[in-house]
Amino acid sequence: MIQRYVYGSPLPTEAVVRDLPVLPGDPECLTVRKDASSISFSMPLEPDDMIFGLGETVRGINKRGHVYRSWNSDDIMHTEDRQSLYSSHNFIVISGKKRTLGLFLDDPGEVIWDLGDTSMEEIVITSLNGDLSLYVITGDSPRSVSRELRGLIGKSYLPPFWAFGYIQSRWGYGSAEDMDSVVHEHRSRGIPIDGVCLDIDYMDQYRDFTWHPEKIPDLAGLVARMRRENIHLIPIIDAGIPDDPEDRACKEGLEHDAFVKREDGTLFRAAVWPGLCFFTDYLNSRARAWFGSLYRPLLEAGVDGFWNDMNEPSLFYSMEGINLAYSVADELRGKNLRVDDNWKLQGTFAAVANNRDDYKSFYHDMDGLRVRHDKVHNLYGYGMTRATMDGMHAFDPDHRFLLFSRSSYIGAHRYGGLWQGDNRSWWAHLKLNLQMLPGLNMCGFLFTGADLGGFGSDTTEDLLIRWLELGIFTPLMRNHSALHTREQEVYRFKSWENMKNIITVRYALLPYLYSEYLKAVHHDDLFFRALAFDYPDDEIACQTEDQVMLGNECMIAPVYVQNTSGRVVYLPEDMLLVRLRAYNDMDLVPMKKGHHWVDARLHEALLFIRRGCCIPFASGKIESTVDIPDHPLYLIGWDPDEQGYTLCEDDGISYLEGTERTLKPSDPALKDSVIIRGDVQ
Ligand code: MIG
Repeated sequence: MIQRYVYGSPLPTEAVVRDLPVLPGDPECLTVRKDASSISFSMPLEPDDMIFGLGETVRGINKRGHVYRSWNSDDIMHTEDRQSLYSSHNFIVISGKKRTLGLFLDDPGEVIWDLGDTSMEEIVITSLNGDLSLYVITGDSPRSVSRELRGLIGKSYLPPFWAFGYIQSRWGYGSAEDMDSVVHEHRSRGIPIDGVCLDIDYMDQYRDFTWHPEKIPDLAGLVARMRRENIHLIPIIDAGIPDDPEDRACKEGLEHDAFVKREDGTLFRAAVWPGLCFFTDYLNSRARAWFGSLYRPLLEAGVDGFWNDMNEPSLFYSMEGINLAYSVADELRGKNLRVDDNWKLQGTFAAVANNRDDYKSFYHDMDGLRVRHDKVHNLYGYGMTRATMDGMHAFDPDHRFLLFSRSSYIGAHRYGGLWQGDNRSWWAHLKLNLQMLPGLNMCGFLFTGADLGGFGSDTTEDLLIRWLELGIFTPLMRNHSALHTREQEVYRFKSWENMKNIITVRYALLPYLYSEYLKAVHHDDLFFRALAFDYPDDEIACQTEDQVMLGNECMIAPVYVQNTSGRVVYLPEDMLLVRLRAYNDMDLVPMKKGHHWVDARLHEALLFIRRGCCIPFASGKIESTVDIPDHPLYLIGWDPDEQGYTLCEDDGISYLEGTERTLKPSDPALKDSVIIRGDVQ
């Protein structure tokens, strides 16, 4: 059941797709405190209460014991003290013996989630806007509460099937030669791949919707050549539009009056990659429609996937901010700086990026409603995602496109996916990648993944291979790294064959992964879940922080510690271990409920299938998603019932409804199935 309460005058976010009646008064479960501008909701916590959700945030699967802040931020340090990352997903589920309760704050401004941080026994949620819709969701399990929320916020984004293939990316790829060489290095070795990303260097002077005249002389030709190799090119688009009337997007944007303005009506400018930029008012439907139309030339050249970046929006500096810093520098110039002055100098320059004063200095025209940016800050990336997807659909309403964004808010999950931002080549971030997945799914973001191998810092061979062993399960499977870091395409490493073999496992699993993804989309369900969702009465399962449920039949438990040849895994029920080395090389080990040390050498990935279930694999070696339909399926399972597995399929590209068919273990067509029967010692 969902109950809606309203405080102040909520801003139109379009996070929800259903208009629920507003209840009078306050929810019984919360104590409400109002002061001049903010409002807070508090609630005592029981010792056994767990808290799930909050989407893209640091720390564990159970979010209890930290303070999080909804304020979309371009922050490259995803350490455990961080309160904000690129997105804000204001939904939590509190689950304990006494109750299961969901809270969704539809509030696009800053929200502070003190989840047992100030006091270990209390939650305090503070809205600095004080204007919001609060949805209180009750249900008998965290999964059903999450489903209720999803029914309220609308169906999750469905990418084309090819987007589930392996994608190679790197900041620095900018030319047709780069694309050719990446593709050649994969294809000549038989490393499966479906997409390559173009990062900002493909543009002409970092200008959106341009491409470099020498580096990419013939975009349509390049796209066509790639497509013959079954490769999709995925260019990046940034939020800022350069202040230069020679620039087409700038000129048009000015004509369309599409950019955000300051209080006095002059245009707001801040620097990003191309220097000083204007920022599209994505909260305005006219501006959105215009921005969406800018993708056309790229779409006409055959591009069918994009990633949208810098849309928190990330601001390097504004003129006001940098001038203030210069004046501090001028004042201190030539002085013998004592420590305070030194800090002042350094701090002033450090503070010019993503400065709060800048976010307070411009306004949106929300179709007639003038709103200061900081009040709706967390909607900006959502608006960009929506503009892009609407633009792609205006170009071609019948086909699905790939789109993933860095910044988002609930609602954006209907229009695109997201990647988890600028992580590091740290083992801790491999674990963080895993731990973010269930919370993101709860908030509707099913199409997600992190930069495999790590974005910042130099990766190592063992880290990359372990990370791929998690990445084979995430809907977005992209290897991405930053400029100047160690090159981390798999073919750069001695053990590339082992990595290639792991990637072949992804393709063998795709019929299952895609089918489970479709089910999650169509039934508002979760592709990844905390173990607590499936085994609420099992205290150990509830406290398991490094394993997650995948689809309805499986659990994953990746190795995320260096120099280990396996790990301890907790099985909340009997499960079949599938130790995966390649599409045609795996061990099947039926295992009893309980704790186990499970061997997993560097080139071995771990998957667990629930006893009583079976899942389909595609047979044979596959190098791209287009080949999958040609490969017969077979089942793997332990004591599956005769119902077998229900496979959801569609054509992978249109919006035509899909089909379901039952794959039965007894079906002679699935003759290569490996079904294990009976008890084990
Ligand atoms: O300021 O386009 O998160 O994936 O490679 C850095 C360059 C801008 C940040 C993105 C990252 C991308 C990088 N971008």
